[in-house]
Amino acid sequence: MTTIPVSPASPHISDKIASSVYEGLLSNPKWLPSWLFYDSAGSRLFEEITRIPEYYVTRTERAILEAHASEIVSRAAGENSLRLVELGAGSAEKTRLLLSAAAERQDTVFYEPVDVSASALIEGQMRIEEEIPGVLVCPRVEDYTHNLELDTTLPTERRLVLYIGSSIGNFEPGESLLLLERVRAALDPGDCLLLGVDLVKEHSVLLAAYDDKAGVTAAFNRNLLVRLNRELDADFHPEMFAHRAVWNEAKSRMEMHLVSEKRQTVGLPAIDLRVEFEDGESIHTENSYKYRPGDAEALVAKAGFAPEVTWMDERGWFAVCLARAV
Ligand code: AVJ
Repeated sequence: MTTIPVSPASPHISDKIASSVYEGLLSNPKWLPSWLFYDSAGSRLFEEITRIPEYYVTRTERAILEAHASEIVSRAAGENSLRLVELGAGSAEKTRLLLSAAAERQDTVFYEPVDVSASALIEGQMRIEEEIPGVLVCPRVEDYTHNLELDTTLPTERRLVLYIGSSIGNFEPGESLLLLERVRAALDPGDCLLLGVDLVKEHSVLLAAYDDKAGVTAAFNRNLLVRLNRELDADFHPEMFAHRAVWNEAKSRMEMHLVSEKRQTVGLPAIDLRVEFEDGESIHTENSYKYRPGDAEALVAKAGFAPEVTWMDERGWFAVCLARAV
């Protein structure tokens, strides 16, 4: 255990940020946690990424959901009515497809987006209730990576938990199993999980998706340093770090790094830290695991679900797996 000397002059710094930045930048190799990307600028940059031509992930998954929303909803519901829970809801843009399909089958659809950011949830709530009559939004501000508690349902109701967008790709295999086991523990038998995973494909396609021509992903990556400058009084020169996307074949994952373009020292006075970088030394900022056909089904089965149907696009680039709690 390391003690984190957060100065009392900076009470606004969240302990979680301070302690993980401290740990990551003192590690060898250096790393920063990928959840740090999503301050308000980072969330906006990610929204922009979802629209760039090279980033096939969002539009491929949306096409799968567009084609199969009513089948997904009717399979999950069976004879019951459905309550939708979404982990890491964000802007919930693809969720509308499923909510609309559910609202066609029943008078009232409860929708429980779970997110650590209360502001993201409140914004989403206003729009969805206006746009899809019959949907009632009950947001939960919770860190689902550590804890998940759901309301009890009526005997005639089933839950469908959405974990879409390839968010699970950020977790190591052991962590993703733990997370799905926690989801399973919050559910009753018969409830469902809809899991979206990105699949292994030609490396040139993957590399372009994480290193786009317009440089939006590079800006998203460097925004981490901008955030640390603001929130930990650090003095990073973000332009002195190059964005690098790497395919790690052995671990079946895309990695993002920030590579120091020269030998330099960076101060983070708010956490009493000075960090030295060699020329070419990198900070590992993200893993995005890519699955092979069958991997998602094996994972949910280990976590206590029976996989029912998996839908893919024609190119086999993305998979959406419906599984039932047993
Ligand atoms: C939000 C985790 C699904 O891994 O593709 C996009 C984040 N990183 N471009 C992904 C991301 C770089 C994204 N996820």
